[in-house]
Order: sequence, then structure tokens, then C-alpha cells
Amino acid sequence: MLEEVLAGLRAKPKRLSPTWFYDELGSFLFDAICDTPEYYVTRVELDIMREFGPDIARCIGANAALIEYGSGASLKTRLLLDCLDTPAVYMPVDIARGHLLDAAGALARDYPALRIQPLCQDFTKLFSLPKTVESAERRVIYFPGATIGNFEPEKACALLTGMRSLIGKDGALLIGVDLRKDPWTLERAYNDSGGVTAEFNLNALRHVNRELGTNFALDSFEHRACWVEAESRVEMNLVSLRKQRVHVGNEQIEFQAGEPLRTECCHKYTIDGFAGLAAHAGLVVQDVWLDEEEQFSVQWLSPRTLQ
Ligand code: AVJ
Repeated sequence: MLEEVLAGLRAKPKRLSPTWFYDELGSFLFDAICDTPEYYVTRVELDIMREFGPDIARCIGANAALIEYGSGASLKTRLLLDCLDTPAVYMPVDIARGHLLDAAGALARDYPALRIQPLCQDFTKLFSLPKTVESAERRVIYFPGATIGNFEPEKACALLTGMRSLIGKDGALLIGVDLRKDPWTLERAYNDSGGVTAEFNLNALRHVNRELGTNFALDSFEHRACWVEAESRVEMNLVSLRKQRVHVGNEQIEFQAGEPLRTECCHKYTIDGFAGLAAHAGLVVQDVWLDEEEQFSVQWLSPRTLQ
């Protein structure tokens, strides 16, 4: 962890991985972001799942193994499970063990007939599947929440390629992709007026301080999120309010006044742009479900087959 953080802080511009947002307080703050009027992402995706759940379930079919990447609280999963025809097994994959097991436990209580097999794992790293999942009629990966947007296009492509090999030729991928829209809506979504996103962003420093014994002063950094057209993404930064030094391991990291530390990139796609990315990963978009205003998309992909 220390080495990874140090590498990011030595880089130019300085970076910190978005995974640092998610300690217990961070997960709570993220849920609070989802309740702000400005953050449309979760609300709109839930609307789509509510409206098209039965259609999506038909695509998935009966007896499928459902593998969810970055499962978190599994709220959208419930909407899906409610529509599914006898799923063979549900495998939530998440790096936060406590959160993963809590969510799995709650699901087990509400879906007593469902076989649940949680896996505590960083989904960006390779992993193998247990027999129950391997032997299901088909494997479907569910990757909701626009999390794919957190990866630079090249990394996103590598991740999709890994998913394709995990599902095999009969499998499929159900993925939530946030769409490009006017900059005002995008910037507002990451700068809510209640300051919840700012708290969430700063919490990454609190988390790093606790885990690595660093001494980031939370009051000398400021949240800034802005739309960067050339990269088609919202960039979240913590801007140093003064010239300062931070102890990290055995090093002193210097920040200039006004220097940004980038904590997250949220790439936004056009429908065609995402189809292009998927094609690079050997996947074909078969179906796209949208909300009325076309803010967000839930997409159904399958491996390209050679005829
Ligand atoms: C959970 C990664 C999809 O990128 O919109 C929300 C995280 N960051 N507000 C996103 C987030 C700031 C969110 N994802």
C-alpha cells in the first residue's frame, strides 16, 4: 500500500487511487452522495433497472451464474435478482471484506433460495472461479455503477478483455456506463451544494493517514472537480491550499500552493464510443437500455464469435 501511494505522490501530476475513498466513513459518504439532488448517476441507473429489469432478466436467462464486480451495498442487484429466473449462484466480488460479507449476509436473509458465494478480491487482478460458478449454464458478469469510468480507456479495455475470458464464449456482460452530457450537469454532480462530495474526497486523506501514518492536514486541501473535455472525463482533485510537506513512509512529499492531487477520473462515454472500446476487447454490444433523458446506459455485451 505504501509503495503504491508513494509512487502516485512521486508522479507528475500527483495521484492517489480512488480505492482510498472507501473505508467505513467513505462508503457511508458515497451512499450520501447518491442521495444528493445533483448526483444523478445512481438514481438514473436504478430507474433503468426498475423499468427494464424484466427485459434484462430475459437476456440473462435461467440458471445463470451472476458475478458482480465491486458489489458494495448490492441495491441494484436486488432489482435484478427480483426479476431473474432461478439464478444458479450469485458471486459478489469486492475488495472491502466487511462490506462484502455484510451485504452477502443481508442478501442471504432476503433470498433464502439463492446460493451466494462472496469473493474478497481486487477485481482488476486475475482470479479463478469456483466450481459452482464454472459449471453453471452460463456466466454473466454484472458491473454496475459506472465504475468502468474510473479506468483510463486502455485499462478499461484490459479489464473488459479479462471479463470476456472469465465469462467464456457463452457468457455475457451487463454493465452500467455513464454518458457524456452537458458540462454543467456533470460538474454539478461532482460539486454538490451540500459539500458531501468534498467530504468524500477529503476522506481519502483521512484514510491514508490512518492506514499509513501520514500527516496530511485535511484543512489545507480543497476539493475541486472539473470537466476536462479533451479527455471526456470529470477529474477530481484535492488542491493544496499552501506550500507544504507531508511525511509518507521515509519520504517528504512537497506540495506547492495550488498544486492538485488527482484522486479520481470519471470517464463519460457516447454510445458509439463505448461500443468502440468494447470492440477492442472482443465484445459486441447487443442491447442498450437508457433513461428518457439518455443520461445513463445499461448495456448488454457478448463475446464476438468468429463465423
Ligand atoms: C462509484 C466510481 C461510479 O465516478 O461517479 C461519486 C464515484 N466520485 N462522486 C463516480 C464518485 C465522486 C463514482 N463511481
